[in-house]
Amino acid sequence: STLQNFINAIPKAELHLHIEGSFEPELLFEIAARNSVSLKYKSVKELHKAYNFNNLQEFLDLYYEGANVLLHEQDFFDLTYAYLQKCHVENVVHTEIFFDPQTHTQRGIGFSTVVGGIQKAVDKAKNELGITTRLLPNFLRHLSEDEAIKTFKEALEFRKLFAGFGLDSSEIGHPPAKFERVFRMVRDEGFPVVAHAGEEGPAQNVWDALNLLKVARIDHGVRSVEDVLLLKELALKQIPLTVCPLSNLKLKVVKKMKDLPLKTLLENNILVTINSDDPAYFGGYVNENYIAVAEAFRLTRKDVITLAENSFKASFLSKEEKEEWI
Ligand code: ES4
Ligand code: ZN
Repeated sequence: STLQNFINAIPKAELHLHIEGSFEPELLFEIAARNSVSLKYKSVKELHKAYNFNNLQEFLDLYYEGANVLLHEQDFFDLTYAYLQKCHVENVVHTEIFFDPQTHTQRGIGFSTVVGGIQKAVDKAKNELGITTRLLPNFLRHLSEDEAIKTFKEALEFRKLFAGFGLDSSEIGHPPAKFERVFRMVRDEGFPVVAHAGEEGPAQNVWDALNLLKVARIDHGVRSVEDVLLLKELALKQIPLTVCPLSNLKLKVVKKMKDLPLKTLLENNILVTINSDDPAYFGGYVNENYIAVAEAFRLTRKDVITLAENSFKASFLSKEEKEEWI
C-alpha cells in the first residue's frame, strides 16, 4: 500500500536493537561452519522452526545459544555489518545498538574482540552508507551486580566508543534495585543509562528504573499503562519508551497486536518509538514493526511521521545532529 511505501521511504532511527538478536539463521550456520561449532539444529529451516516462544526466557535460551558461534572479530564484524546493510535498505539512518559483553566474555572471548568487530562495521557503515551509530553495552540482569561492575570496569578501556549503558535479559526475579550500585558508578563516569523495564515485569519496575537507576529511557515499558500516575510522570519528564511491537507479540507480552497499548501511550503524550529488538527472531526489522502497528491501529501518515520524529528526538544524537532529521 502507499502507507507501506511511505513507511519505507521516510528516514527513521532505531533505538532498541540487540546485535546478537539480528543474527539471521543463514549467517549463523555460515559462521558455525567456518568456526567448526556444531549446532543442535540440522538446517536453517529446522532452526527457524524453533522460533516459537511462550515467554522471554524461552527466547533468551535460544538467543544465547546462537551467540555461542561468535568467536572471532570477523564474526562480530559480519554480524554487525549485515544488520547495518538492513538499516540502509529500510532507510534507518541512525541506530543505537545494544550488545551483551558478558554473553561473550563469559565464554572466554575478549572484550576487545567483540567491540573491535562491531566498531569496524560501524565505521564502514558510516563511510559507505552514511549511517550513524551509537553503541550501548548492556549488563545481563540474570548475573550478579558484581559481574556487572567487573564488566563495566573492562568497558572503561573502550569508553570513547560507548554512548551509554543498559540492562537486559530476564526481568522477572531481577528487578532494577539489584543494579543500583553499578548504575551509580556508570552515571558517575558521565554516561547516560537505559534499562529494560515493564516488558514482562510490572509498572513498579519502570518506577524503579526511573528512581533507583535514573534512566534516560525505558526499553519496552508497555506495562506502564497499568499505572496512571506513571503515565503522567513519563509524559511530564518526556522519558522515551522504546517499544518493540513484533517482539511483544512473539514473546506473548500481548496476545494480539491490537492489544499493544500504543494508542494509550500516544494519547497520554508519551514519547513512543518503534523498534525491532531482535529482528532475526521476531519476524521483522524496523519497517516491518511500523507496518504491523500501522495495520493494527489504522495509523495515518501523520501518526507515522510522529513516530519517526520521536525516534530522533529520543536518540542520543546531539541537538545539531537531530536537526538534520526533525
Ligand atoms: C531481549 Cl526482548 C529482550 N528482553 C530482554 N532482554 C533481551 N535481550 C535480548 N532481547
Ligand atoms: Zn530488548
